[in-house]
Amino acid sequence: MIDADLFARELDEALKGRREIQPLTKTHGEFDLAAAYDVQARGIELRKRRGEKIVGYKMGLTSEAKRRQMSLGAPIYGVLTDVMRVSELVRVADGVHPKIEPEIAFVTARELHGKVTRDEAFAALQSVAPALEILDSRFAGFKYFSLTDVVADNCSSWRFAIGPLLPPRAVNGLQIRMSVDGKVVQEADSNAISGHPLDSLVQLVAMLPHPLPAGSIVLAGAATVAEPLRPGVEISLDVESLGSMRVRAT
Ligand code: OOG
Ligand code: MG
Repeated sequence: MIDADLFARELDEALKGRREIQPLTKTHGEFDLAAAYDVQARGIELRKRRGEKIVGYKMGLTSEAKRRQMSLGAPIYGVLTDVMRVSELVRVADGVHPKIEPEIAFVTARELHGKVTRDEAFAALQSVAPALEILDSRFAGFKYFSLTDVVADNCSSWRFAIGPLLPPRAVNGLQIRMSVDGKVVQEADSNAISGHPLDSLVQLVAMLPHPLPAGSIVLAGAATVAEPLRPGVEISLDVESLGSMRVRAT
């Protein structure tokens, strides 16, 4: 048995102090995925006690590119809170080693739970949007950690920005382009996300131990690998038929 509260506090102190720590599995030994989600949930409780509100969830490692970048094998989920949401500006100095990645976001209109089909997931949508996720890991060098470490660390969640919200429309087979200072650095088809971005939502709902509330923001997972975020750069994202957005790093 692990001390899930202790692990959650260690991660939370690292987050607040902008400090890198060694992977939990290195310091404390291996633990299983159920224990990792327990640590994640306790970390979210600590944030809620500081007044943060859950606004949604993110899926991670839903693309082959990300699984290869992180050398980790299976989709995972993390929790998004209101303080993680930014509109356009991200202060790099507030983090440790942030990285940015192109995503698609959903907002749900109805509660979803258990096993749902892709069509049911689509019918429950309120809006879709391009999105940028800015990850930051609490672990040293943002590397060489296991799936359980990442899940315990709320899947490296740190900041996210949502582009213009649109009424539900097809999100599969769309060209995705992320640029840094006007130069394209990452490109992919949106089907790189779970084979079909809506399947990320289907998987999330199946994995969550509780219903996904109406009004939730859901990040479908990155279509490409993440790029380091350096102060002074402007990141733009263009998603075919969903439009464009940008984030500026200060
Ligand atoms: C884990 C989070 C992965 C995604 O979109 O695949 C993720 C990590 O890369 O540290 O957010
Ligand atoms: Mg992501």
